[in-house]
Amino acid sequence: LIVGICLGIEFSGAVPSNKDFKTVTISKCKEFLKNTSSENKCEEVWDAFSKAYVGKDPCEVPMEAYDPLMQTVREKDACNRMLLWSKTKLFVRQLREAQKCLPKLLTLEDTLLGFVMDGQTWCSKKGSKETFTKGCPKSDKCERNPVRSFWNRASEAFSQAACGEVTAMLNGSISTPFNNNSIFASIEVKQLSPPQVKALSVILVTTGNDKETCENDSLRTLQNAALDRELEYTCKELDGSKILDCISDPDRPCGDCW
Ligand code: AVW
Repeated sequence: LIVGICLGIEFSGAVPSNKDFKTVTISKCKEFLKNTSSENKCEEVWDAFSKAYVGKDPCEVPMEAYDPLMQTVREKDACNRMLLWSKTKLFVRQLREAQKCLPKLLTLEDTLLGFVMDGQTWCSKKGSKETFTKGCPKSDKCERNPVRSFWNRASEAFSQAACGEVTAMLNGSISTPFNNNSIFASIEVKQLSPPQVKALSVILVTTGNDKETCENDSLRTLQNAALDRELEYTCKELDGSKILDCISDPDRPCGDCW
């Protein structure tokens, strides 16, 4: 292990990015599965993952390319504690990092694939065996890129495992908290339906002075979409800055903050 670490550091500039990326991906996978019966599954996960995009044009990777990967990783159902988010990734991360008073909510980043791929970029080229982590197309250039398609597919699988009441943290400091182009609107909400899912509870998080309310037009659209799907719908506004101040204050008990 020590030799490996030394080599990794010494040659980090020279090692092709596919080796680095594979190493990082497999080690994060092993970290996540440590002390579980699936500990040895990470090579299999890597094979299924890399087959989705290696050798392909980075603008021609549809979300279905990750179907075999989803078969190798079965997520447990998350009843009454699933947390979806849209344009609130940083806030959700800060909440999780604070580790205090956290309602026991599960995000995509708490699942194996979400944890492993969070923050990573990857793509390949037609006919290549390599993975690149730089110069990959962004979604404004092409929608069907390996990263975007991965998050689409992983989010679809994640929301399919929802049950009971699902919470969504949306951004109340932008004019369209529920945006049709988001993964939340275009993929996740469409997976939520009875009898498995009963209710959608929106938390509208505001930071700073721009504050939308639950009466926002796009949230009305979401409410109607939820009611059409026969889901109960609630929405509540939350001052994000206050919450973060409160949970970072060691003198204030949990109950004060939520
Ligand atoms: P967004 P969305 N790491 O804020 O509703 C890196 O516009 O579209 O909200 N990139 C990610 C991650 C992640 N962990 N997750 C999503 N992305 C990408 C997944 C994705 O391409 C969670 F379950 C997305 O379009 C949320 O409920 C873009 O970041 C939901 O999807 C910006 O997301 C958030 O997607």
